Amino acid sequence: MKPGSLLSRRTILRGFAAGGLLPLAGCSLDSRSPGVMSILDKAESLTQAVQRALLAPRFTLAPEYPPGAITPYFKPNGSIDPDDQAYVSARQQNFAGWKLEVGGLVERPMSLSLADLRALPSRSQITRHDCVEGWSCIGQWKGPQLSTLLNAAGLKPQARFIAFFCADTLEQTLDDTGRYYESIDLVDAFHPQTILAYEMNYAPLKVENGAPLRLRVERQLGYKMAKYVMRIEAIDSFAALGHGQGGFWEDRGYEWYAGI
Ligand SMILES: Nc1nc2c(c(=O)[nH]1)N[C@H]1C(S)=C(S)[C@@H](COP(=O)(O)O)O[C@H]1N2
Ligand SMILES: [Mo]
Repeated sequence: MKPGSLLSRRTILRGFAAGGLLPLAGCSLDSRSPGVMSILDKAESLTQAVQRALLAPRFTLAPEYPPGAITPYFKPNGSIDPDDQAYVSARQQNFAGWKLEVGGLVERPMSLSLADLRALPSRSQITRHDCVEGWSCIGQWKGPQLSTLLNAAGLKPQARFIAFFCADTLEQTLDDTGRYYESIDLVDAFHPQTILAYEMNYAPLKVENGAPLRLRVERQLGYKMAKYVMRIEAIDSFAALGHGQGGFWEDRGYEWYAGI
C-alpha cells in the first residue's frame, strides 16, 4: 500500500468521533435533496463511499487478550540498552528530567514530563506483538492515546504523518541515519489502540522494552512500535528523514505499511 491515506484528517476525526468506526451507510445518495446535486457532487460522494469501504478494515481493533494470556517472558529486540549520550544521562536520573517533545506541523508545540503523561487519561490493552522475524509475544501496555496528544497540540492542515524520533542509534553511521525513527499515517495515529506506553505488564516500562516511553500501534508489525521515543513531529512528508523511506527498517528494505 502506498504511504499516505486517501482520507483527510477531518474525515478521520469525524469517523472516530462517531464512535470508532466509520458508518458505511452514511453515503447514501438517495438521502440528498433532489435538484441541487451536481454531477460533481455525485462523483465526490461515490469517491468517498469507495474510500470508506476500502479503508474500513484499518479502523477495526486488534484482538485484546485476558491477563492470563500474557507471555511470561516478552522478548526484547533491536536496541535493548542504548548508549547514546542523551539517553544515558536521562536514564541516570531515572528519567526525572526527561521530556517528550511534540512539534512539527502543530499549532501548539508541547513538552511533557513523565508525570505530565501519567496525568493524562490512559488506555490499557493486552495485545499480541508480532515481529517480522517470526516470533510473537502477548503483553499489557498502558499510556495515553496518541490522539489525546495530537488533539492537544492541534495538527495543522498540512500534517499527513506522525514521525517518532528515538534515542537509540541502532547502526553506526557518519550522518546520524542509524538513529531509530518511525512514521505512521493519520489513520493509525488516531486509531484508539495507538498509545504511548509508559507501562508494560503492570510495571514501569523497562529499558530493554523502550523506557521511558514507546509507541504501540497494534495493527502493525513490531518494527513500527518505536521504543525510546524522545520527539514526535507532525510532518507532511518523510522524504527528508533518514534515507527517505519513513523509518529505520524501511530505509533498509522493510515495508513502510506493515499492517497485520
Ligand atoms: N527505538 C527502537 N525501537 C524499536 C526497535 C529498536 O531497535 N529501536 N526495534 C523494533 C523491533 S524490530 C521490534 S520487534 C520491537 C521490539 O520491542 P521489544 O524490545 O519490547 O520486544 O521494537 C521495535 N522498536
Ligand atoms: Mo521486530
